[in-house]
Amino acid sequence: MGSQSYLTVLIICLVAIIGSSHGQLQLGYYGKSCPKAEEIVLKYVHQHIPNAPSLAAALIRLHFHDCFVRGCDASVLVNSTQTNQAEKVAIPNLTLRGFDFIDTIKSLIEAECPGVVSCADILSLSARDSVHAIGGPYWNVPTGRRDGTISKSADVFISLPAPFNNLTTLLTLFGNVGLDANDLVLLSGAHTIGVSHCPAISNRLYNFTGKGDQDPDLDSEYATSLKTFKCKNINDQTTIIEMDPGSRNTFDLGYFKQVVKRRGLFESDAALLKSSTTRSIVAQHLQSNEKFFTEFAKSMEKMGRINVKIGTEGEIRKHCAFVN
Ligand code: HEM
Ligand SMILES: *[C@@H]1O[C@H](CO)[C@@H](O)[C@H](O)[C@H]1NC(C)=O
Ligand SMILES: *[C@@H]1O[C@H](CO)[C@@H](O)[C@H](O)[C@H]1NC(C)=O
Ligand SMILES: *[C@@H]1O[C@H](CO)[C@@H](O)[C@H](O)[C@H]1NC(C)=O
Ligand SMILES: CC(=O)N[C@H]1CO[C@H](CO)[C@@H](O)[C@@H]1O
Repeated sequence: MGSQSYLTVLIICLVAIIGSSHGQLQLGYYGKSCPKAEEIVLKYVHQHIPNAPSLAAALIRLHFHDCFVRGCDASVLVNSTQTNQAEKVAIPNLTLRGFDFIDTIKSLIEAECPGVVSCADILSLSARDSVHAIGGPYWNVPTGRRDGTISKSADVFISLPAPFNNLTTLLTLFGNVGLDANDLVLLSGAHTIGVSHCPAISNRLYNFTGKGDQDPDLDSEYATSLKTFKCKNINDQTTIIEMDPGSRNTFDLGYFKQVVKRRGLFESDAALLKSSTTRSIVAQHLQSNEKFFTEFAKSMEKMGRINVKIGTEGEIRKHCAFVN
């Protein structure tokens, strides 16, 4: 080879190395720097999720909230200070759970290799492992995310979809973070696990257009049953409602079955029937658990990449509730 060819090869190699270490997450990112990190997460999940399966829902929801607001950078985990209202205090966050779970895993990993593994990666891995531990899908979690230093409650209202959003708004908010109609339908499928509280649907039941009416898009028999047994008045703040009744800890097609029966809990669930595109995606996924799992996994991996901080951006937090 002539010296010019050597130079070409060298340049190609350099570009490849720079390209692979910047701008990208990678599977097993901590393989050398903290080889036990992923194992510690998995072990903790296997120790605790079987006794507390409802945490799987809490963790995947935390991951979703994290990714939609300032990217998957653990900004959702930060506590407020005297001078800053963090994401956590925003109204939609009132019902978030699972913070202690993440804080404990973080402390176990810090004991193994201090200052190496980000809270954003720990949240991402914990969500995946706990959903898989309850028999749900498995998806790849490439790592290397870094933690954000900013967490503001006002951001939540701008970026996070709300239960009263219509299809147009949902598609815009998903589009803003690079997700499409397919991702919207599939990821909404996570509502096959977990619970809600009455405030998220009290308008649908009691005061849809401000005239003491009910949402016509909600099956009226189901609405009556919810009003009789669950949300007995418009001010109920505390009663819990399963989104996939009788199957809140089983990741299955129950959510889509509810949606086509017009029994999706939120307006955002009912919205999926409002266009032929989203309606047909729902219909497709009613057919096969296996296909739902495969497609859900792809959308989760995509969600986990939203606006991630990498390389020298952000920081590795010492404690997930506090910016360093
Ligand atoms: C499409 C936009 C979405 C809206 C408007 C929405 C809204 C909501 C609301 C209002 C609740 C109930 C909160 C409460 O009252 O306790 C909830 C719960 C939940 N959401 Fe969503 N969500 C959306 C998308 C997602 C996505 C993308 C995921 C995950 C991939 C997800 C996973 C969950 C889970 C698992 C729960 C139950 C949490 C628990 O049991 O603690 N949601 N969602
Ligand atoms: C963060 O704030 C929550 C209440 O919002 C509190 O329960 C928790 O102990 C705080 N975390 C730390 C580490 O202080
Ligand atoms: C959806 O909601 C937005 C915001 O509330 C509103 O501006 C828009 O007109 C609604 N679109 C449809 C099709 O109802
Ligand atoms: C229903 O909505 C209207 C308009 O927003 C409001 O004025 C009224 O107080 C609400 N009714 C109840 C019972 O909250
Ligand atoms: C988990 C969490 O931090 N929840 C907060 C949600 O916001 C209210 C105030 O709006 C706080 O009191 C909660 O602590």
